Amino acid sequence: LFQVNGHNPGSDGQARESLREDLQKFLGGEVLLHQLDDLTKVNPVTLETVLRCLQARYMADTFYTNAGCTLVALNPFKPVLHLYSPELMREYHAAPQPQKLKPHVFTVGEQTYRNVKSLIEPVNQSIVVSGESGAGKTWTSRCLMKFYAVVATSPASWESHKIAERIEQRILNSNPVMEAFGNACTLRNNNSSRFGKFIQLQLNRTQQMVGAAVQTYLLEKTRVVCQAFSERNFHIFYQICKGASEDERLQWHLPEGAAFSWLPNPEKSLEEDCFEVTREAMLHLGIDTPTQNNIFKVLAGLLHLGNIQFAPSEDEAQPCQPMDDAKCSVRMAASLLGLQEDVLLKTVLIRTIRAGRQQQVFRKPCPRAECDTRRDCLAKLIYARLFDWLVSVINSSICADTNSWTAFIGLLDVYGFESFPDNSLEQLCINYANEKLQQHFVAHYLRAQQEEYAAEDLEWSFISYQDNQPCLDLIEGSPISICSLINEECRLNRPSSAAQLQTRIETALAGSPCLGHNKLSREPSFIVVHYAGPVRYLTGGLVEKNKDPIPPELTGLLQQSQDPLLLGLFPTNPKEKTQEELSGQSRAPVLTVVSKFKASLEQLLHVLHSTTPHYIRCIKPNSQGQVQTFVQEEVLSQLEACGLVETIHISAAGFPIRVSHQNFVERYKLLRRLRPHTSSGPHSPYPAKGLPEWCPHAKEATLEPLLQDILHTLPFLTQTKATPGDLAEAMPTPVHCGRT
Ligand code: AD9
Ligand code: MG
Repeated sequence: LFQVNGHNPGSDGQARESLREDLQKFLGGEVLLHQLDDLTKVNPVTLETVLRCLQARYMADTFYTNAGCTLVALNPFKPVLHLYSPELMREYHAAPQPQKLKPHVFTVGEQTYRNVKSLIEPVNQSIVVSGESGAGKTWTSRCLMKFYAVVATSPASWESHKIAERIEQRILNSNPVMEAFGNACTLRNNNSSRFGKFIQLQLNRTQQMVGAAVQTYLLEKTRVVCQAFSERNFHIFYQICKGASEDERLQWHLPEGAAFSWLPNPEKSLEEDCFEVTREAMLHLGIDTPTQNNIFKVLAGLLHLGNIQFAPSEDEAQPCQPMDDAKCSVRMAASLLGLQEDVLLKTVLIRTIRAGRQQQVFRKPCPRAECDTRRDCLAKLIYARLFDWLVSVINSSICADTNSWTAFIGLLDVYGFESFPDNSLEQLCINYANEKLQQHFVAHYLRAQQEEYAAEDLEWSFISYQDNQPCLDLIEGSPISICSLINEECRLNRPSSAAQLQTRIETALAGSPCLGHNKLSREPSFIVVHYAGPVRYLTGGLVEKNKDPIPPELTGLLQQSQDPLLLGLFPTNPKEKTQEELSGQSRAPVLTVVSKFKASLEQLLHVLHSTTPHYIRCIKPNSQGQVQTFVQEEVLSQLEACGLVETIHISAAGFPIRVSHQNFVERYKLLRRLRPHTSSGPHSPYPAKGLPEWCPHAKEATLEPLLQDILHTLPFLTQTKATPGDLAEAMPTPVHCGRT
């Protein structure tokens, strides 16, 4: 407070009175709290003070706050245009010390960008954006991409290319396309990401952004055929229905006001429904208009497919038939998907079984429920392939040659933590991914840092934190976990009821502290106590979803399509069998949804571990998406879940800047000339044997005395009681350092 107001509490009564007033204001909160840019300065650091500070800032329209190593981003739920202007981006980029400017997502962006540069070789960086559904992760990562599109591009490319052709523009264009096909309106967020995304922005030697590569994770494809109450299908379906021209409506059989059972809540009007934006962006990514029309025609075909309802057959030996009013839908779907009407129907209605040594073929009419499942499976299969194909087209449009880039900045934007009244395999995977990321943070920051201090014999009192390892053990641990039990059911392929699966989970994993008790639920289910709160998962349908079986006849059907796009998506002679086909074969190894997801998460974590991570925590001030509304209980639970207070404690007490010994030596070796005493002298701060060698093999433990040495060497720093962090800040480049 003294620092803020410059008061000196001497004998001066007036000053004392003024100080008392300020203190009252401070303790009563609200006036000065909102000026605290860094939560490490809140005193004392408790959940309550942190919460009050964030609330004061939010009400003062200040949405970003530093919390030591992380940036807290509060969702304003309103456009704040001046906060994201290109001028402001350039200001942060040009600032000698961007961390001295107001906290912003651009500070993280700029620091990450500067970190890439190292004297030895460029260092890959990653920015992990986390937070619950609707907290602002996608917004934030889009904002970072725009930032790099402004600051990490060469003016030469501006002159030589038209704006639409520029690589950064193409990279930005990938957002509306992927969001149109992969985002949807849910109960938690009107533009909820239904897939995970890791985008690597590729930088060349001069740190220009020369390309990007996108990796996606587990699209929630069930949404194509099944949407929870009040939720919607993927945006693209609504965009087509609302934005198609008269002509296109005719071609795609989409008369105005047509009702589709897979298109609930069409009356909801969202800003994400803009067809033109998607088309334009696709065009810039190299997807020409005829190809686009082909895509939209296939999607219209899926909508008609969803309108096909079946009437049960009286005779088991006879196949079901489409209801009378669905016959037209069969015709439309078949025509739009380039299939013959009778072949489409037969494939959906009749199962083919191969049995015996000769693999004889038997055909068996399916009961009505199975016909529904096969119809749904066909739609999911087409949509998932289409999405993957789009991602590969985007990648081929934006990815740079391997030789032309030397480092990357990875932006991670996955689906946020979710808890609905009923949760299934999709939420289990989403929440599992969030647990993994939380663990990455815990392992990298909360645990590793403290362990390192202990290993280096630094004075440190251990700060306890919530470790989510027990929850991960419950979900993915070995030998027995929820994943292994669900996978086991798939492998054994035995009829098993939802209640049996619940009992198996409860019995086998009874010892886990993260398995909640589920006495009140009427439906078979189990509860996992996640770091972000307990979630109840229904066991019904879990095994089937995990198997995700694709009858081979369905793939065979699509291979006969006359539609050029579908033919490309389902080639007759694929070089290698796709996973769906493999899982459709009885003798193939069972690669379940969960096991594939687990493998892809491990790969992601491997990449993240190879980078220097930066963290942004998005916080949702209220669940209604309302402006200027800060619901304390809701924010509190998010702060608790992510361990923000522990993070602040460790950041405040720990060493803010961490440099590897080798990089440090390279960066500061010029200072050595200034050292007043020899390292082996009697007053040397180094241990007798562990003299600092200016070589890469010296132990990192020598870093601290080495810094002390430099601090003593440079009087100006000693006078200001500079910390090692200040030292690093004061001398950002070796050249500057040398002059000093
Ligand atoms: V989910 O896990 O994908 O369901 P996100 O990605 O965390 O979720 P998203 O970024 O989509 O949430 O943000 C939700 C909505 O909040 C956006 O559609 C915007 O309307 C709003 N939002 C978020 N951040 C900002 C911001 N900085 N300024 C203005 C914002 N609006
Ligand atoms: Mg999102």
